[in-house]
Amino acid sequence: MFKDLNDFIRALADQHELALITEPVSPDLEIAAVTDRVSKSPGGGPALLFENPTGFDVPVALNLFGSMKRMCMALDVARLDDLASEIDDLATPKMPGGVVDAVKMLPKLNRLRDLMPKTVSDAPCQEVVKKGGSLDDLPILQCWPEDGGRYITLPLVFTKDPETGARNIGTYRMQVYDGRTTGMHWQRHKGGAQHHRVAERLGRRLPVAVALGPDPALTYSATAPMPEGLDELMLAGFLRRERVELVKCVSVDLEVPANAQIILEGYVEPGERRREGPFGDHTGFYSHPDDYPVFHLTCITQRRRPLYLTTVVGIPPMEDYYLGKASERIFLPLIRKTLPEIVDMAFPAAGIFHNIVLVSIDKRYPGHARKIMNAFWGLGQLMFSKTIIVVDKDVNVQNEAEVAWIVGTHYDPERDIQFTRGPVDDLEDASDLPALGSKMGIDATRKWASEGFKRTWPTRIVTTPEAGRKAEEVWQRIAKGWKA
Ligand SMILES: Cc1cc2nc3c(=O)[nH]c(=O)nc-3n(C[C@H](O)[C@H](O)[C@H](O)COP(=O)(O)O)c2cc1C
Ligand SMILES: [Mn+2]
Repeated sequence: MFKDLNDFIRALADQHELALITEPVSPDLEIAAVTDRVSKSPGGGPALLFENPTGFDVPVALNLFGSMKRMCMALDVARLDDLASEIDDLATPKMPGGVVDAVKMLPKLNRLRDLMPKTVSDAPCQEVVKKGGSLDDLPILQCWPEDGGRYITLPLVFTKDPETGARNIGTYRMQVYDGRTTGMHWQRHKGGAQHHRVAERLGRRLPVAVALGPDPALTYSATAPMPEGLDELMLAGFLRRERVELVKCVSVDLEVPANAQIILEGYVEPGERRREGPFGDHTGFYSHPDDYPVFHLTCITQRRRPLYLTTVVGIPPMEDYYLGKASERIFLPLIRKTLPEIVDMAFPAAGIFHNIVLVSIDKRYPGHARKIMNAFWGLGQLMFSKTIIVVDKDVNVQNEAEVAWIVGTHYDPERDIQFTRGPVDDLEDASDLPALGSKMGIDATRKWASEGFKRTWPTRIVTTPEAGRKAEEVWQRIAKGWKA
C-alpha cells in the first residue's frame, strides 16, 4: 500500500518507470503535447514528473497510471486479475466448517474492516490553509489548442446526498473560469449530478470538496463505476488493504482524504449554470460547449510542497485507457455475480470504453446473447454500451483480431443484429439528440437449431496434437536461422 502520491512516485522511480523532466515546459499546451507523444510510444511510455512547469513552483505529475505495469503497481498487484479472485472470494461468503476454518477467515474480516474509512485530526493535506487561495497558483494545464481554457482533469469530487448523507466520489473535469470559480462537469447520469439534483429540489447549496493527488488506489477508485449509493471509499479501502484516513474540511461540512496533495473546498449553487467547453476529450474529438453547474472555491488547503497530479485525454490510447482496464478487471467478478454465464469482457482502446464492448459467454439457451445485451444496457454505466459484441466462450475477447474474425464468419447481419434506443453517454456525438440515441448488439455466437439455424455450423480448423507437436519442433529449428 502506498501511503501517498510521493510514496508511489518514489516506487515508480525505483522501478525505472519515471521520467524526470527538469527543463521548463509550459502548462499551456506543451506539457500535454509531451504527454501525448509519450503515451503513443510502445507500452504507454514512462510516468512523467515535470519539475519546472513554466511560471509555477509546483511540479506536475502525469501518466502515472499509463501502462499495464504501472496500473498494477498503483493497486499493488502483480496482475489485475489477482484482484478479481480476491473480490470474488470476498463477495462469496462461506460458512466456516470449524475453528480452523474460522481462523482462516480472519484475514477476510480484516479486509472487511478496511472498507470503513476513519477520521484523523492531523492531515498532510491541511499543512497550509489558504482561505483566500487562488487556482492561479496551480500549474493547471490547457491541454489542446481549441480547449475553452485550463482544466483540472483528475480531480476527486466529493459530495454527499443532502437527504441521506450518502457520500459520492467521482472524477469530473473542472474548467477554470477564474482563480475562485470553475465548471463542474458531472454528467447527468453520474453520482455528483444526482446529489446536485436533490440539492436543487430542496433549493439548497451543495457543499463540494475536491481532492487532488491522494494515494493511487484512491485516485483510481474515483473513476470506478461503483453502483449508485455505494461509497467509493469502500473500494479504495479494499484496494489499499488499509482504511482510508479522512479529515474534516476547514470551510465545508465534508471529509476529504488526509493524504491528498491539495484540497479545493467550495460549493455549487442551485440553479446556476455556465458555458463549459469545448474540451479535447477522450473520444479523440473536442466535446461541444454545454451548460454545467459552477463550483465556487471557499478555501484551498494543501501540503507545504505539493505536487499537482493531472492527466491528459485525447486520441486513444492515453492514460485513461489503463484506468478503464482496471475497472474492466475489477468489475468483471461483480457482474458475474448476477450474470454468471459471462466468461470475459473487454473494452478495446479504440472503442473508448463503451463504443465497443466485447463479451464472451457460456451460451446455455436460445437467445442467450440477446439476454446479455439487454442486461448490459440496464446495468449502471454499461447502459452506455453503443456496440455490444457477444461471442462464445472459446473466443478470446482480449484479442481484437480474433473477435473480428469470429464476428465476420459467425454473423448473418439481418438476423443477428439487435437495435435498441435509450440513454447514451453525454459525450456521444453521433446521436441526433444529446444523451439519447440508439445502440446495437451483434450476436456472434454459434447459432443453434433451436434458434432456427437448420444448416450445419462449420468446425474450426485445428490440426492433431501429434502434428502440432511436430510443427513446434520443426518451427523452433527454422526460427533459429530466420529473421522476420
Ligand atoms: C480522466 C477522467 C476524466 C473524466 N471526466 C469526467 C467528466 O468530466 N465528467 C463525467 O461525468 N465523468 C468523467 N469521467 C468518468 C467518471 O469519473 C466515471 O464515470 C465515474 O465512474 C463516475 O463516478 P460516479 O458514478 O460516482 O459518478 C472521467 C473519467 C476519467 C478517468
Ligand atoms: Mn459513485
